[in-house]
Formats: sequence, structure tokens, C-alpha cells
Amino acid sequence: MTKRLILGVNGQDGILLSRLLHSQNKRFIGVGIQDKPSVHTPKTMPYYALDIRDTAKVIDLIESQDVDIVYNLAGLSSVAQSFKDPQTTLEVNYEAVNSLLAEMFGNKNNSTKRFFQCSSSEMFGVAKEGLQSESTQFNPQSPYAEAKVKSHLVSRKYREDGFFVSCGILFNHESIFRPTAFVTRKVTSSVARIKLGLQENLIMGNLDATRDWGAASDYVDAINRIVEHDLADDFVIATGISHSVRDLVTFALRTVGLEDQFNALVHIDSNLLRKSEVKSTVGDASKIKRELDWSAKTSFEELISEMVEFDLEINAPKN
Ligand code: GDR
Repeated sequence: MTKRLILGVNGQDGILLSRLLHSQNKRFIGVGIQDKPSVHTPKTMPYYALDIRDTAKVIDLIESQDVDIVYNLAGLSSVAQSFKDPQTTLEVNYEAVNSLLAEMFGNKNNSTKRFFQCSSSEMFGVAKEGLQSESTQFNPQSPYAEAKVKSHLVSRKYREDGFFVSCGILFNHESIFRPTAFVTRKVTSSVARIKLGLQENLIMGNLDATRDWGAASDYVDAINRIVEHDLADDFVIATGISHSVRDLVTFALRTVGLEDQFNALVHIDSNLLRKSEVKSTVGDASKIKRELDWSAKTSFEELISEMVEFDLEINAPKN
């Protein structure tokens, strides 16, 4: 039976993928940088605490555990943070991936193993086309996006050399496991806390940016279809619909009956504006629909309502 390894298992996508693989009775192990696995991962999952920059240890694990498929979901995922720490972003999001691929496929010629790289819509940056597809030109606007472009290109190189290295180009994807450093969870958590009287207002950055937001639970299913496909390839994973940050805040406020309070509750802090910003993203996921029969199932409204609901529940006073 195929054995799988999730790098970055304690992040949002790692948690959701570990649950999906567990529900499908797949054999897998998880790696995270923290001493212990997230409480949200399956209890039976064997866990190893490793930094993916320690290539030798990751390779040892792949060999000693006879791993067939590696999902690389590890990395620094905050675009805003990457401006503050471009060096670590480059080390984790590119250099670690580059050495892992070199070791797996360059030096050891593991021709039967599979590798999945989590690429990002941020690579398109200020996009040259309205709808972004696998062939859209890259135009990165942040240290995060620059590192992701490099990893994407090196992954492609190994694929061209005949190895099974696939990339998912993931547009923004959210869930209750998202930290509040990201805008959806910041908004749903704040709106719930405002509704419960625990917070006064919502301090935001750019309200005019638009994003193609999907549900992370749908996206890990797409990732799995990509690694199980006959051929290695690149696939955009997106919904095809973009909403502004303003729409996000408005909708979240509406779910708790506070939409008419928008102007009183929402304030802008210029420190939250980015040095350079991707104004809009919207993905063309027709290739993954055509070839792997995948499309996003959860709507933006369902996703945000579910997150607000969850934040109301965890913030509610306990009797
Ligand atoms: P993003 O996600 O940078 O698109 O990258 P994020 O949720 O951080 O920002 C989305 C948009 O919201 C605007 N914004 C704010 N963002 C944050 N975090 N906090 C705020 O207060 C705020 N106010 C407005 C941002 O300027 C931006 O336009 C995510 C990450 O998951 C990446 O890892 C992933 O690769 C891409 O999505 C696809």
C-alpha cells in the first residue's frame, strides 16, 4: 500500500489533508516543525518534528519509512510577514524545496516516488490576464511570491527530466483552521467577538483588494487528485469567482445582523497596507475540471458563514 508523507501537517492544509487521508484509510505520516502534532490531526498519525530546511533528516525519514508520495505543504504562508522576513521566506519556501528535490531526484534518482508542491496564485502578482490559468505569466510582488515562483520553476524542471513532480497553483483557501493573520479569519473572528460584545471594532488594511476565495477542505481533495493522476502536471485550484475584502467584511457583518454598522465598526490602519499589493486574483480552474473532474463545491457565502458560526461558538461565554 502506498505510503504518504505530509510536510507541514500542522498547518491548515496539513490538518485537512491528514483528515481526508485518514477518512480514506490511506497510510501516511506527518511532519511539522512543532514538538507535537496539532490536536486537530488524527490521533493515529505517526508524527515527526522536523524543520524542512534539514534536508538530510527529511530524506532519512522518506527512506527509512519507505515513503512513496511527498506532499509539500510546509512553508511560511503569510505574504505580509514575508516583507518583514524575506530571508527565512526564501530559505523555507524555496531553498528547502530545491535541496529536497535535488536529493530525492537528482542524487538518488528515485524514479517511482511522487512529489507535490504547493504553488500559489500570488506568483501571478499583478496579473497580465483577467482570469489566471496554468499558462499565465508570473509577475511576483512579494518575497513570498518570488520564493514560490522559484520553487514552481525548479519543480517543473524535475518534471521535464521525467520525475513525478506536480504543482497545484492554489488560490486563497480558508477554513476554521486559518490563523487570524489572514484576512478571512481575522474578519470572522472579529465580527463574532464584536457581536458578543468582546471587541469594539475591526481594524483593516486594503478593503479594495479582491481575492478568489475557496474552501480549504475542497482544495485538499484537489491536491489528492493531482498526486493520484497518471501524469505529473500543473493545475490551478480556484473557484473562478472573486470578492473584495469590503464584500467579505460586509457579508460577515450581515451574518450577525450588523451590516448597517459597517461605517461605525470598520476602520483603516495604513500600517496594514502592503508595500506592494496584488489587487485582484481570479483563477481559471477549467483544466482540473476537465482532467480530474474537480471543481469547488463550497460557495464563498457558505464558507464565511461557517467560519463566523464557529467563531461565535468558540467565543461564547461558558457557563
Ligand atoms: P494573501 O492572504 O496575501 O492573499 O495570501 P491574506 O488573507 O493575508 O490577504 C488577502 C487580502 O486581504 C487584504 N487585507 C488584509 N490582509 C490581512 N492579512 N489582514 C488585514 O487586516 C487585511 N486588510 C486587508 C490584503 O492586503 C490582501 O489583499 C494567501 C496566503 O494563504 C498565501 O499563503 C497563499 O499563497 C495565497 O493566499 C494564495
